[in-house]
This record gives sequence, C-alpha cells and structure tokens, in this order.
Amino acid sequence: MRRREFLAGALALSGCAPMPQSYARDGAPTESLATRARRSGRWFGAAIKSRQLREDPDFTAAVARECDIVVEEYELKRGTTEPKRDRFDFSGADQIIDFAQEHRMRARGHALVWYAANPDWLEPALQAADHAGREKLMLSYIDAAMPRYAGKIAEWDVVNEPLEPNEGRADGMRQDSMWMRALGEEYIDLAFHHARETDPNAMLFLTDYGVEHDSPRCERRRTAMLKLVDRLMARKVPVDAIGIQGHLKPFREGFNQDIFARFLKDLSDRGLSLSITEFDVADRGGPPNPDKRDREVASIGKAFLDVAFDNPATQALLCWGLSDRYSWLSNFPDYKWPDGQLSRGLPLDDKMRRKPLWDAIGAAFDAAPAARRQASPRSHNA
Ligand code: 9MR
Repeated sequence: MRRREFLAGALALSGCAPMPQSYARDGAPTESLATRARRSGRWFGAAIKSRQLREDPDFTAAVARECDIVVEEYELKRGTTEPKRDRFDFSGADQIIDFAQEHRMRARGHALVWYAANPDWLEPALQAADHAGREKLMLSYIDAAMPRYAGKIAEWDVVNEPLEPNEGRADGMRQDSMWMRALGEEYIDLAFHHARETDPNAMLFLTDYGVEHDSPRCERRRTAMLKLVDRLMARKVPVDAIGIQGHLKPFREGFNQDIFARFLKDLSDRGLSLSITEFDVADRGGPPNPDKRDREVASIGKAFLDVAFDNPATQALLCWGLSDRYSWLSNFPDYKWPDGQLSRGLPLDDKMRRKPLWDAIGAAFDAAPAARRQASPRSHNA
C-alpha cells in the first residue's frame, strides 16, 4: 500500500487517488456497506438511539440497509440504566438489541466501566464504601448488564477511556476517574476478569480515543496505551481486543498512515483483535463549501480506513451515528459550527443520501485484505 501524509488544514487532495463517483445522490440502490464489509470478513455498523428507531422510519430503514452491527450511543451507560441504586431501566437498550435480533445484526455493548456518564449516586457511594464495597459497586453493573444480553451482545466495551496523559501521571492513566481514585489501575483487571466469568462467550474490549493523529497529543496517548496493554498482558488480564474510537479531526491535527499503521501493528502483534468503534470526521475548520468539504472528509476517511483494514486483525468499523441528521459533533462545543449548520462527518447526509464518505468507506472495504477474525474469545489465562 502506498502511504501518504495528511496535514491538518492542508489536505493535499491533488496528490490523492480520485474518489470513486458511485455514490447515489438520488438514493439509487447499490450494495450496502455491510455487504461490502462482509466480503472482506468484517462488520460495518453504527451507534444508534432507541428514539430514532421509534420515531424515524427513514433513519431506521437506512440502518437496516447499511449495517450488520449496532451499538447503543448512550443507552447502556450506567447513568441511563441505573439512575437509582439497584433500580435498573434497560428499556432503551432492550429496544436496540431487539432491533438487532430482528435484523440478524451483531451487537456491541457500550460501556460497562467508564469514568463518565455515571449516575449521581455512584461516586458518593464509592467514597463511603470500604475496598470490598468499592469493588462490588463497580462489578455489580457487570452483573446487571452482561447476563441480560448473553447471546445477544457479542462484544462489550468493558473499560472505556482509561487514558489521559494530559492529567500529568507518568504512566498516562486518567487520574480524574472515580475508578482510579477508588481502586487504582487494578480496576481494569477486576472488570475484565469479572466480565470474562460473567459471559465467557463475549469478546472483551478496551477502548480509547486520541490515538489516530500525527500529533504530540496522540503520540503520548499511543505510548500510554501500549504500555497499559503490556502491563495488562503481563498480569494475564483477559483483554481480547482494542477499540480505536476513530473520532478524526483532520482540520486540526495531521494524519500519517505509517505512524497509524505501526501503532495498529504494535497492538495486533500482541495478539489483540482491533475494531474502529466510533468513527466520524469533525469537519469544523474545513472548507466553507460543503461539497469540497465532503470530498476532503472522504479523502482523510479513506486514508485512515485503508490503514485500519490493511491490518487483518481489524474486524469491524462502526460509525458514531450513520446520518448527519444525528451526530454528536453538531452539538459538542469543540466541534459544532458556530452558525448552527450540521456537522457533515458521517456517511449519510441529513436526508439519508450517501455522501463521498460513504463511497470512501465502501472503497476501503473493497480494497481490504481479508480479516482474520478470532473464532472465540481469546483467554490470556489459557
Ligand atoms: O455521542 C454520545 C452522546 O450522545 C452522549 O451524550 C455522551 C455521554 O453519554 O456520549 C457520547 O458518546 C461518546 C462515547 O460514549 C465515548 N466516546 C466519545 C463519544 C462522543 O462523546
């Protein structure tokens, strides 16, 4: 594969292969991304919300057409499911998982242990508990969520976003996390061992962001992730896979294919599977003309995905949303456009029409060498 370097704010588009022009602005049917992903032995899908399934038939049809894997954008986070201690509400996640079952889709569970999106009662309860009580408070959520979806959720984000080198720890671990404060780094070991025991058939992921770009920030985060993975493997923690979130911001930070390929190889050489679990492209700062911006977004997306799929350990791509009608990027202070226009970082526009990014994803799947899927979860205890 010929690799290129993409500079923030100055994508050298003239040097890139032309984007294929198969995308259908009139919605003409062509093979779905799931079909093209499957041909390379991979899954394609998106994060969704139950409300979209209840209220938006166009969007729901697009998900059914394009995806064969889904994940809950927020409805399996503890702040949603356990608003009061031991009083659970899984109704949103249930609807998403029912939809996946009906459409014979694979499903991911996101996320069991995260520093954010927790209920208000949790941190004070942790502070009041002794060590055994603190462990129990973390593991009780695994007990509540995993068995409920056994056989239906094939893979779980067990620990999400454990890294934040900017907070100053030498090991790059996120210190401003209730789990680090309560249990130290061992919280990760405990969570994975417990998840493995609770659903031995599930594939167990550690996921994080900010490891994609060619920037000092991402370099620090890549180093911290590799070091964490090495410590976990030395302690025989049953991590099966790494989820690279893939929230790209090409108009702020550069991208270098060789650097990213090397990082993925460093992970897969350690025996880990990989997935891109939250892909989208922040378009703020890109060209004002939306067509031109779409082409640049597609170009950087293709450069990134070509590397991701060149590694046979990469088994899936999930976008964080499917259509610009619903993207967290349009609401997030750092990424939203000041004039209120929608972000254009997803494969379908707000009218469910396929965009150049859709083409880029399809073309990346078409060009990908076959994936090497893990037949069953790998246990480092074996
Ligand atoms: O997109 C999600 C947004 O709708 C939620 O309000 C928020 C908090 O639950 O989480 C967003 O998703 C995040 C994901 O769970 C973890 N990685 C970053 C995502 C975007 O912030």
